[in-house]
Amino acid sequence: MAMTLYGSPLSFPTYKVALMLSMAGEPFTFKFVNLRQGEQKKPEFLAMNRFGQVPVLVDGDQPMSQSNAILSRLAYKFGKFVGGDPAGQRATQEWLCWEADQLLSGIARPRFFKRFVEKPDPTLLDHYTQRGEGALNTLETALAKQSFLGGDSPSIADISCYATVVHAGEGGFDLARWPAVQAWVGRMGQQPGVKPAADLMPMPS
Ligand SMILES: N[C@@H](CCC(=O)N[C@@H](CS)C(=O)NCC(=O)O)C(=O)O
Repeated sequence: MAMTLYGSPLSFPTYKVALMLSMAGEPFTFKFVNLRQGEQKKPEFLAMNRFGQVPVLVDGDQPMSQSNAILSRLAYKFGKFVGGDPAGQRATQEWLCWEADQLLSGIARPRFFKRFVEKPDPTLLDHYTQRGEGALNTLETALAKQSFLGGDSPSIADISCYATVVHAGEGGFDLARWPAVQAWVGRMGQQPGVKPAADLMPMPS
């Protein structure tokens, strides 16, 4: 039975999971969760995800939350994108933890303030923008030395980071300042199954 992904095409964590499924060639059903209307806090949603956030992926009767945990589960289930050799697999897990801690908030918060908040607090915007720049610097150093984060081919670390970094422009980051990151975004964009969020998760009409 096809898996069901609950989330929003505007959510980077949801996009990571949709990308992973698409790159692995796994069909899935997408169910839109209206975050503005608070659907993620309703009892029926909390029964699937105690954290009250998207995404949730339902595989059989097993709901899973936390996008990077979902990516890891799928990578081992499909035997794809786990990272290259054992050192690459360790690095892949490290990047996933770092992405959740630094990269996601460093890019998603400025993007949220710029896209969805009428008068963002400049101190907060500056705080998260500095975090995003620091995260892009970290990626730049790594990607100047290797093609992908887990080795010679894409891993779930690349999928996780790409889903956020490809939208960095919406947060006010000009990727031309990070040429190795920009080249990696280009390489990721060429991988089979990589499509824009809106193509993978059509909104209900
Ligand atoms: N650590 C979580 C973060 C998920 C997250 O931040 N989801 C946001 C949308 S991008 C959400 O559901 N926000 C609504 C809320 O928190 O009520 C993951 O990686 O899955």
